Amino acid sequence: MPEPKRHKVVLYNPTAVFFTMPLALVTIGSHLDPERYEVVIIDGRLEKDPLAALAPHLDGALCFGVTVLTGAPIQDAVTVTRKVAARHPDLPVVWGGWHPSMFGKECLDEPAVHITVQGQGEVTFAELCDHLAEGHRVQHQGIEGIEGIPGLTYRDPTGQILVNPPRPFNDMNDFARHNYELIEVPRYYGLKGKKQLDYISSEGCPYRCAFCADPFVYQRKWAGLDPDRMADEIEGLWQRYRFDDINFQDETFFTYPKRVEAFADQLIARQIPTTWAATMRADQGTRMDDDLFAKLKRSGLRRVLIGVESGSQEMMDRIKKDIKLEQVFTSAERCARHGVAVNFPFIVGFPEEPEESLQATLDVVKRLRSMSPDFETPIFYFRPYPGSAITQDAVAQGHQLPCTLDEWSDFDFVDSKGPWVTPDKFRKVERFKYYQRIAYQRPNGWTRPLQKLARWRCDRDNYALPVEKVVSDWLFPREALS
Ligand code: B12
Ligand code: SF4
Repeated sequence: MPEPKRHKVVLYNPTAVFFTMPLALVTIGSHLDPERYEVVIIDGRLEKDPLAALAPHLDGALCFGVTVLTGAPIQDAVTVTRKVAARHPDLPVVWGGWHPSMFGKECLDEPAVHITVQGQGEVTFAELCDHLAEGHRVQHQGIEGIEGIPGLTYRDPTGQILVNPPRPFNDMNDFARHNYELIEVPRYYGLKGKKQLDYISSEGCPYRCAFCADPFVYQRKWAGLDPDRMADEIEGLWQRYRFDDINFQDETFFTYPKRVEAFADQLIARQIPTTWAATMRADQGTRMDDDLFAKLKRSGLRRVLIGVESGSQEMMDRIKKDIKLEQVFTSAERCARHGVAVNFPFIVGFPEEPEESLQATLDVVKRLRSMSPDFETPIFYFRPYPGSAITQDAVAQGHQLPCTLDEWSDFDFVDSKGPWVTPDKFRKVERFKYYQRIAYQRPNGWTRPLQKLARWRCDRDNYALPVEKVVSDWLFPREALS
């Protein structure tokens, strides 16, 4: 008996500046029944000519799905989608991911997009593919008959835009295993310059930070994979792909210390020779004692990312971080003691941020940097990413967000310091970023005199006449931009 023909589902990851594996497409692709569907993932970041790479797969495909983040990736998503839709006018086009989760209706202002998916995509997309497999194609830039599928917004053939009810949050353990064969893992190693696997072990986040879109998109729900399943999957992946490091892309990996400990026990017992890195909140770090930190280190933990955001407790409370500064220092001490590197990102320039708050942030940065040369403290300027409570307040007070997809695709570049940072503040922060980077780095022969000078400046908060910075910006212009 000839095998029944499988429906081809073509998924696209737009171009971006980093080479994290396209986990969203891997998860939704893995959840489709492989007996019925053939999934093709094309990553615009890997292809010289993404359209040429897509072309052989689109004739007769069941649908074309694109994952879309707010900002620069929208530009490529729009360009590629328009060209695909122009060549294949009856091919259903589905957008999912963070931007369509927040702007499901607005994305449909683009006639080349027919359906948008909000929130978790695994089950919604599988149900949608089952519906399309019954033979539904695009008619008059719309799709019919999908009113019964929760979690999506669509245009029907009369041109009406319809919003289906939201899909209840699903436990990730009910989803199919991640099938990394859908992507060419070694090509990502090449582009990253290291054998590092990206992996997602949880979806959503239970916290409520007012600058973040997660509480809006996931409604403070969280689900994490069972540690046995994670270990099984990771062991299988290690046997196949021989990575040296795993980069967990979870929003908050350390939500439950027991889950993390069970996972570390498994890594140790199975002797999987890999290091790993993940995101931790400072309060979570304080709930994990020294024995657990020691075990995590033994299992390969090399680095955590702990968002501090502000050195001012008042500001932290305003942004609903639900973290005390003491918790930041307690977690930092534990990491330093156990040789775990930390990236502590900060944000300055929140709307109406008081002057003292900036100085408090610089003081906390200095204190953290002096605790370990393995601590990094990048400082970002607040950008009103949509979906967050602060952005909603700013809009209520007259701040204008972009309206069209084309405007959203420029969002990252427009006045990158934001309207809430005065030129004086910007100058101070930029100079501070330069000097703190040098002042606290691991001592290094020929830069020692410069380091001493930078430390002297940081100790006194004296960044006037930054001759060293001007010279090095001139000598190393790329570094100056980073
Ligand atoms: C990896 C990553 C990146 C990678 C993107 C890799 C890629 N695919 O190209 C890079 C480094 C490029 C990146 C960049 C940025 N990122 Co980023 N990133 C992430 C991170 C850590 C993981 C994404 C991921 O793989 N998740 C795992 C998958 C399974 O979940 P998911 O993406 O949500 O996908 C699910 C659904 O959304 C849906 N879905 C997604 N795509 C599709 C497509 C279809 C067709 C369907 C049906 C469904 C669907 O189904 C999936 C399964 O449920 C997330 C945080 C997180 N944990 O999600 C932040 C996150 C997405 N990034 C964020 C931000 C702010 C940024 C940056 C501004 C930089 C920054 N400050 O981090 C830039 C913005 C983009 C730009 N201008 O370049 C925000 C949200 C941004 C937004 N509004 O779009 C997040 C949520 C972090 C946060 N809490 O603030 N990022
Ligand atoms: S910033 Fe992190 S902890 Fe806070 S809501 Fe967003 S994902 Fe959760």
